Amino acid sequence: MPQGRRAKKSGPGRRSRTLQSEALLRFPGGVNSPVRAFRAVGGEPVWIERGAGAMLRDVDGRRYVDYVLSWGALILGHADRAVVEAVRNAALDGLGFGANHRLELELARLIQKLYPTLQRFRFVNSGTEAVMSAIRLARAFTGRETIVKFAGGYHGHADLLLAEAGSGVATCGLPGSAGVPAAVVANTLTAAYNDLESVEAALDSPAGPVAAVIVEPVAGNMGCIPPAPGFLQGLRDLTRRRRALLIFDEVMTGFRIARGGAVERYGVEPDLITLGKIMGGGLPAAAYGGRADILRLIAPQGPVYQAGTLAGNPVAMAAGAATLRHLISDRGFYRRLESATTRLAQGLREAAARAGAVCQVQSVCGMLTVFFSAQPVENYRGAKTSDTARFARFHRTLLDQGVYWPPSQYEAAFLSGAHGDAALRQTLRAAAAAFAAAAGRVSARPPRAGARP
Ligand code: HOZ
Repeated sequence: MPQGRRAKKSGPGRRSRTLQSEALLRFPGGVNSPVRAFRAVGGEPVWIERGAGAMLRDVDGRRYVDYVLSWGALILGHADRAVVEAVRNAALDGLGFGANHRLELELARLIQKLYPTLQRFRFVNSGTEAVMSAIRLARAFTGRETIVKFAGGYHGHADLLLAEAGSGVATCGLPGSAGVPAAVVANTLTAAYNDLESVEAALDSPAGPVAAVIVEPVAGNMGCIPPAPGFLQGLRDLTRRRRALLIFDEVMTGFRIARGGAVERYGVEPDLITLGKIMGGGLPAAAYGGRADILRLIAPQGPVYQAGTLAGNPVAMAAGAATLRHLISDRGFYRRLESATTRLAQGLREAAARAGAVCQVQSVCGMLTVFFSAQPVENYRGAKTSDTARFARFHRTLLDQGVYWPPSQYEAAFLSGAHGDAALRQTLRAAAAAFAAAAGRVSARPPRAGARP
């Protein structure tokens, strides 16, 4: 990316502010997805011009190390050459057909190589669609209606899952969503993440036999919360005993916490899986699938209807395939990602301790959250003990110092293969000032103007 100035002024620049004023007149809250409004961190958003590798540049020429990475989709960093080239080549052959195309099979082969559990699956366009379809399928397969999700878990914005949801719902401080009929969420029970007793209670609730338990195997939408040892296996055992299906929502963790996501990392096999983000290489693509005997019910083979004009779009398939090809051929990729994550987490802990900021830095390969809490965070109730005023100061200082961190306590930060030494060093320098601000002290050391990360 051509050289720009490292962010050093407080708040967004003039061009960002001008665009935001116009956006406020065109989009609700000035954004096309709520968390982007920066309301939870008390600031105004910057507008992005372009990205390259781990870096972003805003419309005012300020540069940032990016830890949002299109909410985790860009595991290779921004504008990876091979991905962009694959997109260009696919686009030259046509932008979409609404008919079968060989690129659907190309991506499918790569996905199934990494997720052999996906005996059959279908492409859709977003995580929301994938989850909505998986739940419909689970209900049809079991003949049951009740589902169990976790408080603080977020599975997209389909009506039936907007109960005690994390991500933007938690960020906006909403209990659920207006406009969702009570009857639609009446069959949605919530349990506490990392608490098998609460799952057992939900499974045995008089609300009726449960069709499925849906879980983010590593919670990412209430901040990053790893599963306690035995939690995922416990879910597997409990659901099996009740003949309920287990759905892993791996939209965030898929191809991130290991090549084969949580299934590979934790060795627990769910009945159904939802995928998104990384598998689309930064373009809109998602999938749901699992056991062949369950997927048999999907139309036209079976009676469960689900369809989509853009499903299997060749340009998105090409971006996803180029990304997965890289992840498969680069044998050291996950070792490096894991070690960069550990190094960042450790560096943040040390910076916090030096600044006297009480916090918990929680991470799993490629994803990470700083909670301003005194105790390790194990579930949504714990996440809500985090001091969000301190988080807001932490966030604003990072932004001023050239680090683009997710603008919500209830979102995970993501790393990519492009986050090398220089990016991590810049982040840790900025973190010293950010933790000082979080702890209520003045920023210790402003960045050197114009220094390259
Ligand atoms: N709910 C998304 C992340 N968990 C944020 C979506 C966005 O703002 O793009």
